[in-house]
Amino acid sequence: MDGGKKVWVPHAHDGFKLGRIVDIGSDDITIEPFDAPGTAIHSVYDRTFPAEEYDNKDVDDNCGLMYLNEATLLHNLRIRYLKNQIYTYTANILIAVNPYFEMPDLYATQTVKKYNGKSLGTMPPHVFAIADKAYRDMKVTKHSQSVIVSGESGAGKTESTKYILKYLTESWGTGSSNIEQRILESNPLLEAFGNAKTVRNNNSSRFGKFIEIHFDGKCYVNGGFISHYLLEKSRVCTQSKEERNYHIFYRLCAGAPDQLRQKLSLAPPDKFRYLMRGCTQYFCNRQTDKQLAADRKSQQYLKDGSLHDPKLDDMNDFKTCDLAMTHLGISDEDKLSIYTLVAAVLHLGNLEFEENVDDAKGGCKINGPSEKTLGICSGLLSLDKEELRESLITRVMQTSKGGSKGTLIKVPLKIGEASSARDALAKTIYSKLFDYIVSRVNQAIPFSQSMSFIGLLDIAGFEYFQVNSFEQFCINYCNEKLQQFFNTRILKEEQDLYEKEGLGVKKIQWTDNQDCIELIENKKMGIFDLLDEESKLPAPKYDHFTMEVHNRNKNHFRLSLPRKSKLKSHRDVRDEEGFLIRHFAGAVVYHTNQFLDKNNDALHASLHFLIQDSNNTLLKKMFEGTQVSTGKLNFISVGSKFRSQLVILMEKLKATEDVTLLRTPTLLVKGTNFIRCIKPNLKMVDHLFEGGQILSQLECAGMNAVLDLMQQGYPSRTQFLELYNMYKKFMPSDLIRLDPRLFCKALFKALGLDDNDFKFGLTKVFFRPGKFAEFDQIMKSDPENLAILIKKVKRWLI
Ligand code: AD9
Ligand code: MG
Repeated sequence: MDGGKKVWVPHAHDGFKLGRIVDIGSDDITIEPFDAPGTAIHSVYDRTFPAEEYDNKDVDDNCGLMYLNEATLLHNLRIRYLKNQIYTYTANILIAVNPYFEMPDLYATQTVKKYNGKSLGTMPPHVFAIADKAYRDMKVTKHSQSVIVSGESGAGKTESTKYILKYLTESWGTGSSNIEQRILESNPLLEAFGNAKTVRNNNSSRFGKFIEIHFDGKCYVNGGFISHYLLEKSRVCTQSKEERNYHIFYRLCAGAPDQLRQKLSLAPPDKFRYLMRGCTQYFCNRQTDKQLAADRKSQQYLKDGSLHDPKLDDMNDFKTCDLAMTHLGISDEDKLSIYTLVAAVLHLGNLEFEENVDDAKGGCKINGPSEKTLGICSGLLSLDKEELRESLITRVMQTSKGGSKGTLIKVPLKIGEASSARDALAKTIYSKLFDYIVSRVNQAIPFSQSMSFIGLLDIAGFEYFQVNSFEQFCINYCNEKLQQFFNTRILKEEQDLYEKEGLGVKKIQWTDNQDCIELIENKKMGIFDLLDEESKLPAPKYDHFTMEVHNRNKNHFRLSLPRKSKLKSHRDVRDEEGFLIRHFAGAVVYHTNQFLDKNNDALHASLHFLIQDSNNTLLKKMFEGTQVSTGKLNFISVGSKFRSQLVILMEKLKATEDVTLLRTPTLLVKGTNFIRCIKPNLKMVDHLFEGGQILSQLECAGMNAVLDLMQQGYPSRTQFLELYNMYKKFMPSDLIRLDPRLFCKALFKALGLDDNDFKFGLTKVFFRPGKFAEFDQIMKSDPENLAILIKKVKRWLI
């Protein structure tokens, strides 16, 4: 870091600012930013990074930068984004910045063709290039491949996944079956039921998915299989301010033909409580009928865009979704059953309870205006009206006498309890319906005799909000697992490359996050197990659970109390607090007050039995084989279900040599590709690059870990030919005649470069961090030096 040198220093909004060093102190460096001459910024040494020589020159692969660091990486993305080049590599990792505008040429069929069979790096970076690499690797190795797409909400994961699907099906569909068409049609259907408008994304996927595209012996697409994870159930009953429920609800209300509308007693969305919770904050606060009626009258919610989004065409989208079902072989009868359950959920939400003054035990009853709704619900669910009523306002419990099971008794529920039971029923029906939709999609894209598959994982990236609850805990746990996998894979690929090029360098070390994973998943002491244990206690309490987490994991590096808590007894844990976990991407405070509820999604037994007895064939089928939770001891928690799913997913992703280790019959995945999606700004608009928040996304995407890894190895690498072309203009003609590798060897010898700073591979020369820049500087230094150098090169050759 010399005085006068151009450097990047941290800047809250832009991420980094460019300036020139004006003073070098013992603790920090002072720079004068280029965009504010005469001012000074102080920066600590380890956050000050050398800048590239040319401010506007970009590279396809960040590894081609002279200085590879957080700042130059961010800047390279910025200049490319401003030129509408949204894709950039860092070695084999593709960084995709969401353009927020349509780029039809970029994804046209012509472009698909251009990428067919081309090695990574021979064409401009593209999601198609990754798809093609996965395909070629699959074809050569005869082993399955995967692509992990990650990023925060709205970063473009689902769109990227769809482009890969398009690429694979267009390139290697047989054309003779309609299987490719069906694979593509699965998207609008899954999105109708699993996506919703949120403040972060108008079409946010509220579930994770792993799509397998299966190929036959000749490497043509012959089917697919979709696994899904963690559908956000709470959205069925409540939504945050200015967010919507799942698209299908509005689409059905807007697009159902008259006959269907009458059959299902449909009404405009503002007549359904479950669709109005995200309208405005005052709607959430006004739960009484009178207040709701007043708000309905003012129709403010229609104006704020939550119920009716001018950007979404619910009526037309209904048709698209309905057509997708037809294409997927879902009959009119089955469609009716599906719509019936969607409508039933909506009507359930309108059921209200009031105190039952006749009941000495403080129970409740369904209020007068909801009587009609109860009739509609029981009709749609094919249940006996009175039995449904009874199951909603009471619960059956078994008394126990001296250790043996006693008689069954009915316990009346209070208004709040009955409302929770109603919501639990609606959520369970909806999530089972979603499972059913996925199973129908899978039925429509069956594969026989799969040789191997390409798996695409579209799952939420690391999340940290102002309030983080169980959902964030689960998704961040999943991201810890994926990050560990990412590190090992990237590390392995880097080392494989060194080996392939014959560099003979020592093994690279990296920080493992296994301790964080163990904190969460360890037997007995781990957070998931402690949560399940708490649920089994006679009186489970979230603050007791929180205290147990801290007590059982004292002095764990990854865990601490949130700053405000001073824990003396469990009463000291404040309502809004829980624990802080130091994740690979940063520390997150989790509020534990809803962990217990969210971890247990079992219906109470009487409702469950009632549903199993329904005359609605679909409903009955959906609940077939599900275990009724008759007690606390046998419940399967949401956390444990998710953990088992993750075990299967990780087994699929890991390149396990030993097939017998796999618990599920699956094909081996040998290679994994990574796409890191980046959201350029929070406004969701085109051509706006907010460096500060992009930088934190890069960190969450594990890019800092990649840079650390690279720093230990040889991050800058260039083909001999490229070096040759770059410098030949400085050389006399007799040197130009040399072949590129010899030319480079001669040059390096002549320059007397330190052997530790670079390595010659078979096709490329690799540089230690920052050393390529030094070399480049020598090459471009004054002509006199160069003349001496050339003489030296010649002498060396003789
Ligand atoms: V979430 O976690 O499901 O909330 P995603 O999946 O990461 O999120 P999505 O793919 O849905 O984000 O992208 C959000 C929006 O960005 C899309 O609806 C498009 O309007 C926009 N987008 C994303 N990628 C592209 C693209 N390659 N070209 C054009 C894009 N627009
Ligand atoms: Mg998505």
